[in-house]
Amino acid sequence: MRLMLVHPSALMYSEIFLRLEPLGLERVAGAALAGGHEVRALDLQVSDRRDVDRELAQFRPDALGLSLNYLANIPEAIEIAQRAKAMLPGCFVFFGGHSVSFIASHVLEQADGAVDAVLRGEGETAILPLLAAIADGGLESVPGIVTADGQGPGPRLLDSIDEPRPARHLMRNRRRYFIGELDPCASIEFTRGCPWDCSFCSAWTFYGRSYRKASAEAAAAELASIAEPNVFIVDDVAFIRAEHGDAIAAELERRRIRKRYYLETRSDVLLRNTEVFARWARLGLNYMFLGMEALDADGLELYRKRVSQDENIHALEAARKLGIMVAINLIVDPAWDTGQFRVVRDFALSVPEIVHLTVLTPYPGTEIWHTESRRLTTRDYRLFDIQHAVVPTTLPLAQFYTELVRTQAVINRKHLGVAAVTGAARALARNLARGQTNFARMLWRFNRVYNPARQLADHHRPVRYELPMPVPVSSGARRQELYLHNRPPAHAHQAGNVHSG
Ligand code: B12
Ligand code: SF4
Repeated sequence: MRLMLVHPSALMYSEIFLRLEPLGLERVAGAALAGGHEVRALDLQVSDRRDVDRELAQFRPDALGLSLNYLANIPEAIEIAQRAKAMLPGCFVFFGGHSVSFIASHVLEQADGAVDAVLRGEGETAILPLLAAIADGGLESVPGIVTADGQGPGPRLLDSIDEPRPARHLMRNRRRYFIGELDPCASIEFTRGCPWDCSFCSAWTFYGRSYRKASAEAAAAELASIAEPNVFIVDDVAFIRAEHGDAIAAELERRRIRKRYYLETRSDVLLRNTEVFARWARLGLNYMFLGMEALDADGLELYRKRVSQDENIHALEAARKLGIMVAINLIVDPAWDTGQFRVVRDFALSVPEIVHLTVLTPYPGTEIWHTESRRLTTRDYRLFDIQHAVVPTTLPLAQFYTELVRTQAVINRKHLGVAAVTGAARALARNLARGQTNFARMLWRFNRVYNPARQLADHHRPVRYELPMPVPVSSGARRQELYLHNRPPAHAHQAGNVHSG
C-alpha cells in the first residue's frame, strides 16, 4: 500500500529557537516500511505546503496520515485533510499523535468527513493493523482507532522501544533541523514515558505513567547511524536511571562516538545522578533544559513538581560545575501582576543561564484541563501553544503581553550579549562558514517574532475550529481516568519507584 505521512508546520513562536525532526512520525514510517509498504513523508516545518499537493498528485497515496502532537496544528491538519479528500476521494485520511489522541472524536466531528479515523496513542503498534484493515476491512478492531462509527479497542504500547528505527532517510531538508547553535541537529529517543505527575503536563497521562528504556546497544547503534554532529535527546526526563545512562555512555565510549547533545531533565535527577551527567558532559553533552517551572514553594506545590527551590538552585550549581549550559523553563501564570514579572526579570538577570518562559495553559490530557476553575477566554486551537494566555489575565491582556515580551526581550538581550562574548560567537561563525544559517537567523529575528501587538492580534483572528469544552472532574478523581494508555507493558515496572515526592 502507498502511505504518505505529513507533519504540519512549525508553531508561530518556537520556530525561531528550534526546529526538530518529527521523530514520532519517522517511527510510524519505520513500522510501515518494515511491513513492506511504500512510504513517503513530508515535514511542513521544513517543506512548502504546495509540496503536499505535488506529492498527492504524483504519489497518489492510498492512505494519508498526519501527525498532531500539537493542538495548535489541528486547524491546518483539517485543511490539509479536506484538500487531500478533494484531490483523491479514495484516499484514507487519518490523524495520530499526542494531542489529537485526547480529543479524537471531537476532531473527527470538526473535520466533517475529511478525516476517516484518528489513531490514539502510540502509532507503531497500530499502523500495520490499520493499513491491513483499509485494504481488507475490520477497521473497528485496530488498536486505538476512533472513527465516525465509534471507538475501537484501546491503544497498545510497544513492548520494546528498540524497534522500529525511525525512517530518518525519508525526511527531506534535514539540514534545516536545529536547536540553538546545535545546527544541524538530529533527534533520538532513549526512554519513553515519565513516572512523575505534574499537573500541567500530559506526558504522564499519555503513557499511563509507564516508563520504557531502549537497550544500550540499540541506542548506541542508532546514534552511530545518525549523520548529524548534534543530537537532541527527546526523553521527557533524561537519565532517570543512572545505570541506563551509564550503559549507553559505555557503548558510545567503546564505539568512540562523539557528538554534541542537548537534553531535558529534572533538578532532582541531575543532583541524584550527577556522575552520569558528568560522563555525558565528557561525551559532548553541552546543553540541558531544566523545567524549574516556579521560583517559589507555592508554585512548585501547585504544579506538583515534587522538587524544592533549594534543589533547583543546587542543580544549577551542579550543571555550571560540569560546564553544561542550562536553559531554565519558568511557567508564567496569567494571574501575574507587574511585580511578579519584575521578580522573574531580576532572577533571569542574576543567573548566567538562559531563562525560557511558557504561559500556563490547561490543555486536554493534563490534570488542570479538568480542575482549573478559571474559565477559558478562548478555545481557538492556535492559541494553545503555551505562548498565549487562554484563561483570564489579572493585567489587561495587552499589558500582560507587554510584560511577557519585555521579560523575554531582557532575557534575549542577555543571551545575545553572552553570544557575543562567549563560544557562541565562534559557533555562529563556524556554522555560517558551513552554510548552516538556522542559528544566525534565530538570533536576529527575535524582535520581529515576539511583539505584544502581534500576540494580542492573534486573539482577534476569525476562529473556525475550537477545542471542546473541558469536562470538570473532582481533583480526587482516579488517576487512571486521565490515562490514555491504560495497560503498561509487562516490564513497565523497570522504572521502579522513582517518584521524588
Ligand atoms: C521532543 C518534544 C519536543 C521537541 C520536538 C518536537 C517535534 N518536532 O516533534 C521540541 C523541543 C521541538 C518541542 C517543542 C515544543 N513542544 Co514539545 N514535546 C516533546 C516531547 C517531550 C516528546 C515528543 C517526542 O518526540 N516523543 C518521542 C516520539 C517517538 O513520540 P511522539 O512524537 O509522541 O510520537 C508517537 C505518538 O504520538 C504517535 N504519533 C505521532 N505522530 C503520529 C502520526 C500518525 C499518523 C500516527 C498514526 C501516530 C503518530 O506515534 C508515535 C510513536 O509512538 C513531548 C512530550 C511527550 N512525551 O510526548 C512534548 C510535547 C509534545 N510538547 C509540547 C509543547 C507544549 C511544545 C511547545 C509548544 C513548547 C514551546 N512553546 O516551546 C514547542 C512547540 C514545537 C513546535 N511544533 O513548533 C506539549 C504538547 C502540548 C499540546 N497539547 O499541544 C508536549 C505534550 C509536552 C507537555 N508539556 O505536555 N517539543
Ligand atoms: S517531570 Fe516533566 S515530563 Fe514528567 S510530568 Fe513533570 S513536566 Fe511532565
